[in-house]
Amino acid sequence: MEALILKLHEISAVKFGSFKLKSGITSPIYIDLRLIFSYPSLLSQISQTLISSVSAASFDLVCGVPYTALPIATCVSVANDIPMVVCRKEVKHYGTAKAIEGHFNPGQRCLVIEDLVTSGASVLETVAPLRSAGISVSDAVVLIDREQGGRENLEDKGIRLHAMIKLSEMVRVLRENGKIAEDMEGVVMRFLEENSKVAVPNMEISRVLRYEERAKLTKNEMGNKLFGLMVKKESNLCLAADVGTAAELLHLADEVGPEICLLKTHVDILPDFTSDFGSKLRSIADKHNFLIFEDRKFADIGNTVTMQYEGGIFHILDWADIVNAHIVSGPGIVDGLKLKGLPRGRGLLLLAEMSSAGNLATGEYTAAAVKIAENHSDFVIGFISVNPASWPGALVNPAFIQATPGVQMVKGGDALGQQYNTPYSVIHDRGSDIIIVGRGIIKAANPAGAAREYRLQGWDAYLAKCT
Ligand code: 5BU
Repeated sequence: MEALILKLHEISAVKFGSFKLKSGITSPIYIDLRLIFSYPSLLSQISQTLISSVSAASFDLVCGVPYTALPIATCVSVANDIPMVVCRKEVKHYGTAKAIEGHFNPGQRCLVIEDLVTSGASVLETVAPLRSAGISVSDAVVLIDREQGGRENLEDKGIRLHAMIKLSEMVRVLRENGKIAEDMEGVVMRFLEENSKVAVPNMEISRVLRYEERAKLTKNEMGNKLFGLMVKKESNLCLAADVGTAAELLHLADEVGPEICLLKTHVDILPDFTSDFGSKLRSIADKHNFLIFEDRKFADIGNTVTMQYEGGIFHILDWADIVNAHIVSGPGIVDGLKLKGLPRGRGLLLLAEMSSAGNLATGEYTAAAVKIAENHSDFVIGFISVNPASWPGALVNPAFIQATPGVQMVKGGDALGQQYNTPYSVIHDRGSDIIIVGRGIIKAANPAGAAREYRLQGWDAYLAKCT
């Protein structure tokens, strides 16, 4: 092990100084194991060492935590003839949209392979889809354990961590071999003492917190109200009421009202809109205790959206509890909408992702939406999203509500790019809170019956997630 530590130091995979880690803490030591890709014999040696710490015969599959551990897992797979699966960091929104690549069968035992563990969050992010697919995971091997709570956090989730090198051993070996001064060893040891328990970030918490608890975290009145009525009605169903006329919409709202927490409108598709539409819909909403969400998707500069929100023919501000906005124009759009909406107790959803094929709301765009929401959490109540479970843990704040369109009983799509997932997949696997269903309900022979079925499936998926 000493030779391995010295080799890692020689290739500059171990650095001393001041480094900001993924968890936000500043560390005097940084380990970059991506460099091992350039040293095939070292990569092979590491893979052999890792698998020798467990009984290879006990595993049917291996799975590396992306990205650094993927080549390590590949070497383990090839050398030991154990099939490999790969868990995507982000589930793609096209093609087969699989979370796990490769053949597997439920009940198979998988060894998780990681290069470095701090809190264990990355290992848990890989374990979650494996376990959802019925694969059994009880062991993870890691080259370096930073000794900052990862072992305990993983143990809590039923995963034994087998670590080849502990950070404290590593600095001792480097000091004994004259690679670092005694002072530096002291600095690292003190750092380890002060940071021995790095918590697994929000992601895990938001998976288990119930809506009641999350209601207390939101800073916006409307967000609080929404969580509250979801609990009261046992409904996480939003009806997308995309029907031909206002008259039909009002009729549908009354029929489906008992099943839903939200009714989503596109007011600009109604040819018979009149100025009393808002008050009529409001009285139905009050009767059945649901909120009104106008899916206006504001996208302009702050000054313009204040006028679009308040004025024109529709006077959206007067009757919509919740509206939504793109962030393509920057945070000024939220300032503009907030100026009008906050004094009236309204809430805003930001479009962090979209359901349609080939949409551009991904990666950095999604992260930017989250940042803007965090900076305006008095007004922003959450996101339109598709797969918040695939977001990096730090982006997921349980105070925010996740609402997902593109939901039908059967996975599929329409001829114009819409893509559908099932209620269970959206709520349980993709980490959302609210299913938004349009044609799945309005085109059904019995919309109220269909809405009831969607509500029950959405709610069961939520309960399954909580337990
Ligand atoms: P559907 O009939 O269930 O496909 O209707 C979906 C609704 O959600 C429809 O009103 C869309 O305008 C809306 N929607 C969506 O489908 N995808 C998105 O990314 C956003 C909204 Br944002």
